[in-house]
Amino acid sequence: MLINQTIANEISKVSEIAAYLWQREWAERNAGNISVNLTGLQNVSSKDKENKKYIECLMPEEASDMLLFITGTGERLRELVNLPEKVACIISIDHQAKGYHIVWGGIDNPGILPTSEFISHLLIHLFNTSQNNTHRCVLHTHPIELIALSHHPELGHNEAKLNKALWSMLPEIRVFIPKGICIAPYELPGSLALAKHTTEGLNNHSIVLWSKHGALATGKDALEAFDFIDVANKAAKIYLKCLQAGFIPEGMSEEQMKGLEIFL
Ligand code: 2HA
Ligand code: ZN
Repeated sequence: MLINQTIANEISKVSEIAAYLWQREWAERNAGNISVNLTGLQNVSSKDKENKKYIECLMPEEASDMLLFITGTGERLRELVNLPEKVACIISIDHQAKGYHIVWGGIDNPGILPTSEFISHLLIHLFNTSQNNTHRCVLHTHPIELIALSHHPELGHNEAKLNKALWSMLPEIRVFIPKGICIAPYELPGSLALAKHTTEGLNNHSIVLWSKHGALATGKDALEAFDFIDVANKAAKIYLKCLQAGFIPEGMSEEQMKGLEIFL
């Protein structure tokens, strides 16, 4: 399928943030995955599906006719910078939601299949569509300091304490992560259980921290989804720097935090 300019622009934003993920050491080997809901941005004809790989896969019926850009399982996210058409694909889900055609991507990579976290991505896109929100991108990555904090014997298990600690590291964290972080308990990567915790968490949080694994956020595009995790990880980094320097950070006071509410 020949993609239109709107879709090409979304993919180029994915390539841009893939470079940042690699620079930050959040995307080792095959770590992380990204998808963008392209439904409604381009029509897919039956000719576009001709001779294209078809994968049987039973999905919720609301997934009917969805069009998704999605990174490939086992692929290196760092290759999205220069070769998105090799390590990612666009899937066109059929009308019965019983399978999908791979209509774009996987160039020189005929074994390509969507990420192992496909079920989380799909359920999140369905949730966003049902809420009529504008978030088209889902980003999962392995941000070092957030993962480290998920191993913290206290903060790793106490969402209220974790959010209070991170929000109070600097004013922008409170403002740009307004709904805070949800801690999803450890579950097997790629599992339905992890997908369910994630969609529940995104109901009322800006980010879901997959305990001892990584983080996931959504945004109107790849840049916005990245910003959420970037800002939250900055707070985690400052918190850990203070611990490394031998003191527990004081954090901004209750009064200082209250003063920020005018920005919320
Ligand atoms: O795609 O990060 O969670 C590899 C992963 C799975
Ligand atoms: Zn992961």
